[in-house]
Amino acid sequence: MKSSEIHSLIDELHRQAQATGFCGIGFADAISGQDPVFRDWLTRSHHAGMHYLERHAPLREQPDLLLTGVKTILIAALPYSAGSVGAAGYAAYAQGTDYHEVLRQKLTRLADLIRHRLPETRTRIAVDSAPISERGAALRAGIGWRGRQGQVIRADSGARLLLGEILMTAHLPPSAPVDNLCGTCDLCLTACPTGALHADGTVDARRCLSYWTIEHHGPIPEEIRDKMGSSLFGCDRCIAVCPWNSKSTAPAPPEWGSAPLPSPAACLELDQAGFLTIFQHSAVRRTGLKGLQRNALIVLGNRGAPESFSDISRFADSTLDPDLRELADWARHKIRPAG
Ligand code: B12
Ligand code: SF4
Ligand code: SF4
Repeated sequence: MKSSEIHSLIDELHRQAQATGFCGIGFADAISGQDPVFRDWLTRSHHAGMHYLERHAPLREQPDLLLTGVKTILIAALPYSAGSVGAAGYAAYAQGTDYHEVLRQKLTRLADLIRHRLPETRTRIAVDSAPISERGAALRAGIGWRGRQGQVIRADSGARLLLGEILMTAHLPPSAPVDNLCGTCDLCLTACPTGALHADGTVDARRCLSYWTIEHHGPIPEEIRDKMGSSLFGCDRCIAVCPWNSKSTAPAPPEWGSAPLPSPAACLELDQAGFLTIFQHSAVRRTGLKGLQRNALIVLGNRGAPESFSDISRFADSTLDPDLRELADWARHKIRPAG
């Protein structure tokens, strides 16, 4: 293909990406090679119980194993909104339709365009669904810079961004990285209640509330429970304080609605069918009903509101799960220490 045709395709991809709600796309060469930052992170056990990351490390360092002959990764960034009061406790990114579904649908249109213009090209879409360092690729593709809380940030959309990729066998010229504009700001570092953020921009998942409330199965240590405050699913503290959010001009697509989500007390009333009805197409499904109820008990305990006592007691009497019953006792004790 002639270079003028490649540039016309790139222009068209940018136009379509914007029309579909992405605030930016960029291109990175699909390079193989050891990622020392990631390897060091694993060696320090900062991936906590996410053992799949360790298992998939060789794939992550060799994108050719994900799509034979891959040459380029198109990275797209989708903005999301700050979240609604009717969904307090749920991280903003999880309040609308599951971002995996939303991004995949939008990326499919771009992949169709690529294959239409370059019929020999094979593509593979990934949204947190393949072992790729999405942030590593996004930084190389100039999607944004790495904030001190580890997130990829853009001047036109702040820190509330989600990433998705199209791996392709065609070679498109790589985009240029952008400058880091954090300056002397350290608001995200001070906003983190657990000290999970490291100076090098990596996150120790063993301390991150997002890890404990979403990824971790089983009981949460007391030290972490106290830090959770009202976090029912995920954590936004280091993202919400970023001053670049207020400069955002990128509108969040309509998929990030403001439908009310169940309060912690309402979570205790859910059964499996009710959970799936509400969260079938939501990122919250990942934590499962038991995980959500575990988090709800902790939030209610942390709030300490006397009117929650009877909700928790009713739940404790009805659940057959010994972990949740024990946690209900902990929550009741937080509300009425002598009770
Ligand atoms: C594991 C994981 C987590 C873990 C660990 C978080 C972490 N920061 O590492 C937990 C559960 C804690 C988590 C939390 C969150 N996550 Co998360 N998570 C991931 C996941 C699956 C892998 C991240 C990872 O590998 N981390 C390990 C570190 C070391 O790697 P890295 O930062 O990704 O990559 C660096 C290095 O590998 C290096 N690198 C890469 N390649 C190469 C090559 C060479 C040669 C070299 C030298 C270096 C290098 O540069 C990269 C950038 O620093 C990604 C999806 C994906 N497949 O990438 C989403 C992802 C990072 N998460 C995301 C989100 C939205 C969140 C939360 C905001 C959710 C929430 N509200 O609760 C929080 C934010 C916490 C935070 N401050 O980061 C988004 C981030 C979007 C963005 N704008 O950056 C991602 C990209 C998912 C997505 N598709 O949008 N997450
Ligand atoms: S809060 Fe400040 S230091 Fe943190 S990412 Fe935003 S600009 Fe950078
Ligand atoms: S998500 Fe929460 S716990 Fe994790 S690094 Fe950010 S502020 Fe800290």
